[in-house]
Amino acid sequence: MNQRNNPNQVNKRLLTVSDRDIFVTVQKALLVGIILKNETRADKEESLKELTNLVKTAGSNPAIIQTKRVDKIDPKTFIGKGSIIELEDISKSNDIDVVIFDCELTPNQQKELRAIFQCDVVDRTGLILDIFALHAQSKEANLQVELAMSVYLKPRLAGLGRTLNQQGGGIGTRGPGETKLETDSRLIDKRINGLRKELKKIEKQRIVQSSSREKNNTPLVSIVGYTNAGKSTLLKSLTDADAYTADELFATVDSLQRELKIDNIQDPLIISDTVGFIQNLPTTLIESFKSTLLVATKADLLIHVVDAATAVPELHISTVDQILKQIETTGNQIMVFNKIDRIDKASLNQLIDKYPNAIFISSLKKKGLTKLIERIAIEIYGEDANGEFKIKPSNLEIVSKYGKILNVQNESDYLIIELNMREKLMDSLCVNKVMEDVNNA
Ligand SMILES: Nc1nc2c(ncn2[C@@H]2O[C@H](COP(=O)(O)OP(=O)(O)O)[C@@H](O)[C@H]2O)c(=O)[nH]1
Ligand SMILES: [Mg+2]
Repeated sequence: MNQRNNPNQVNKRLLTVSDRDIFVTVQKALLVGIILKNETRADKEESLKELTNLVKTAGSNPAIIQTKRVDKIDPKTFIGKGSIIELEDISKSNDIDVVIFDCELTPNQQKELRAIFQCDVVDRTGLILDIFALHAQSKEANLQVELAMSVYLKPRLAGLGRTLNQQGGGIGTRGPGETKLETDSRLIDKRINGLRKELKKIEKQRIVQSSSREKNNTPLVSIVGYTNAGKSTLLKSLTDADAYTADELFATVDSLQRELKIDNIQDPLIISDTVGFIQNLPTTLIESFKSTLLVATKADLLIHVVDAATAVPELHISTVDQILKQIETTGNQIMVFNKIDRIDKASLNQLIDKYPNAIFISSLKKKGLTKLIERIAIEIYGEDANGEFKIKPSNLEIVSKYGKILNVQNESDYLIIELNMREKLMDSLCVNKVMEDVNNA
């Protein structure tokens, strides 16, 4: 029986599509992995596994998985005739609601395939956008998702309109939050422009916020990494933040900032969590998420969290590095392997050999966090050191904000103090003439 008609399969999630709220059933999905010329099946296995998780996260049932070799992309249908006939047969005899391709389809290919399969056809980009729409919480994230979706939808409206207006409720048809996506091709450009303007305003506010942070010299540390690596869990463990964590892809599509206190330094630094990355992250999403991603772009230090338990850490690392380059981050990077509680000793040692400068932690079990905090402190403020300085008595208060005063000796009109302080802070206080290094004088 088609699951759409099976009351036991009703998914209780309420969605807003078109102009009425409806309950949707779990869509039964046929997943199509694609192996292009020069690619091997092994290359694509991870991507297909990821696609399966994405489909589950979107609330659909990845019922059947097929892999097709495509030596030459058919401009009309992407895959060749033989494969189409085969997939059409599988789709019909299994009451498939949606066929999901692990690649990017052109609007025309999507339209053509919809006509052939007589059900929804979604590509990887549409699927990722859909999950972002489900998870967007803040006003900013909602606007960003709506912009990305509108840009994606615009050239596709001709082939989609009917499904959107009359059926609705499946992957690729819902907007973020309560938003009704603009599906009138005459109005969509106006909406896109409006969204861009609103986002520009938010971006400006963010830049103002970050320049006041810079003026106060408050360092910004940004947690970045592949989706599901454990970024939000790490923020939570480091700061007791109330971050939302879930074993889902793209559970976080906003950014969250918290304070992190370093021993002996009075003012905390700011640490932020943000949206994760994935292979083939739609460029329209990266462009739309500019204001959210500013926390990474502007960060003094990036904590690159990697899931130690994934089979393909290198692939995740290079994907993240590529996107960081794209958004033009400039901060130094600390590589952090998370979830070490999920791997055995031998695998851990292999990673340590391969990444000797990385830090190995379990955010969930709170292991290795002290080491990580110390590394953050070193990167931002330098190594801990002791020194002897000459200061005016009136500067004692300032100095004690940045380190620990071990001993004070009164001279006629100045003090000689013995200090324990981070080296970069010592240097900066000397440069600013707050204190003077006795041994270098
Ligand atoms: N076993 C284990 N699971 C973890 C650890 N850190 C995070 N997780 C789990 O991994 C999943 C994704 O975590 P989350 O913080 O939401 O990842 P994010 O997408 O990077 O923010 C959740 O189910 C977490 O409970 C860890 O150190 N060990
Ligand atoms: Mg998260």
